[in-house]
Amino acid sequence: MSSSDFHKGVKEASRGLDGSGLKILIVHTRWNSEIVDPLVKGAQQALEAHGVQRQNIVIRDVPGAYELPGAAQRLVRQSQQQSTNLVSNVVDDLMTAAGELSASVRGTAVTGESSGGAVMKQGPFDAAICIGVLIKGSTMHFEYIADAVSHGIMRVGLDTAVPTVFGVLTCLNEEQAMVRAGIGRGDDKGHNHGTDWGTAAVEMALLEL
Ligand code: DLZ
Repeated sequence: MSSSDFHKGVKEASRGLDGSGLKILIVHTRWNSEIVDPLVKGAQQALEAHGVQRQNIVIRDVPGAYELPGAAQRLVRQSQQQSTNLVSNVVDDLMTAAGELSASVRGTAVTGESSGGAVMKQGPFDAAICIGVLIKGSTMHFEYIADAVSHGIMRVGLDTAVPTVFGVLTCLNEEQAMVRAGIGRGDDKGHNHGTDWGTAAVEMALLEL
């Protein structure tokens, strides 16, 4: 294989990725927002290209990369808790409906409600994407944060069983980060890694035996 045949980056998935039934969380930092924002946009575009409905992409921001794992875990857990509550509410609603039906049979009118517009999917998130950019400075700060954040994001995925994509660039300088966000200053703008993260989230959300 010559070096020109070498495929750098991720090869396309072996099966089709239909994200139309998925609900995805994106948590991103406000640190380095000039680079983070295009990455978020790239992830969003990839999600939508795979069919994820716009109303099912929830985006939240946090100050810096260090906050990403805690925020992602909290929001994923909240969505899991809400769907547990939802199940018990559905049971309550069914009981109420049964009561109303019985009343209507006895002559009482029952009114129904319809809602228009795009409605967010009920239930927990199917995957999460944590997006941030860490740029090495002259102290050990970068090493500590990068280590904590990478382990933290891995833990979110394992502890919640919701696939959590590591979308954090750990770069030696701003130039490196810009090229990886597709906004390089040279002729070659680079590649927006956010698009890979969006695709990875769909693939992992759909993973099954
Ligand atoms: C403090 C800090 C520094 C120096 N650098 C970055 C960075 O390059 N990228 C980033 O996302 N966040 C940085 N932060 C902020 C920390 O991640 C965190 O927000 C603060 O330490 C507060 O917990």
